[in-house]
Amino acid sequence: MTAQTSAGQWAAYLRNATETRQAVAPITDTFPELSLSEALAIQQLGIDHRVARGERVTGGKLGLTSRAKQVAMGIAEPIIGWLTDAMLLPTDQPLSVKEHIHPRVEPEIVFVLERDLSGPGVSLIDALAATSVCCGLEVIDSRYAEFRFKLADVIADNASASRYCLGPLMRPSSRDDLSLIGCMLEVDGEIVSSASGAAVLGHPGEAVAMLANHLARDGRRLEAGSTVLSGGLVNAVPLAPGRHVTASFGRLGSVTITAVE
Ligand code: OOG
Ligand code: MG
Repeated sequence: MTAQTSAGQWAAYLRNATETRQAVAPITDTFPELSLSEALAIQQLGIDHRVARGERVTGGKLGLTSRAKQVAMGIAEPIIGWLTDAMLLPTDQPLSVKEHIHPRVEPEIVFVLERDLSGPGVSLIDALAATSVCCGLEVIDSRYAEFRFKLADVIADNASASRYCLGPLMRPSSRDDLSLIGCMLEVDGEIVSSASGAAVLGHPGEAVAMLANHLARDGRRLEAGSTVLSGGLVNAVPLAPGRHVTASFGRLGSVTITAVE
């Protein structure tokens, strides 16, 4: 980065936005040359800070894996971020909107590693053999005003990660199950969108393979017990106080988040 800017400074900039619940301008507004490797360094410092204050990394998230999300956010490339235990929203616990900047929620198919998965060369079949699956809702809360960002900005911001909520864990019976499984998103009882699992990378299990292969580049692996969010199947909806958002996934069941002030 330049003499005037450092990854540490930008990590603090984003952390401050989270803590004060005040959106900030994209980093690329002031530093257009921000590279993807610099963005990853900022993201890593954000996670390191969370770990230093006692949080535990619980897995990873893929973002922008469906056409609906890529079109909505104007970025045609999947991204990776990290989850911690502090981000897990227990089932039945309402989401406090005032603890966020401008939270939105999106339905996702979620995988949980039953054993370690090491790349490179992890295939969809390998990914499915190593995982259980559940439905989930991800709450994203970009630290950038109006969710306006470029690819490097959103990577630095840990892919807008904020909270995640999981349905009951299941063992998938065949790969077709997950690409053909239906997803219906309801806000206050009204259906706002629907999709099938194939909306995510053709098969949401590809997200697990992608993450394992990404980790392999640094000699790391996806560890047993890790959670992997495969990405929103449809565009996210804003969470306002009093709103009930339910994602239903056929055989995978359903999960609801209720927003309170
Ligand atoms: C970026 C995060 C995208 C997903 O599932 O596509 C994401 C954003 O939309 O702010 O989590
Ligand atoms: Mg997501």
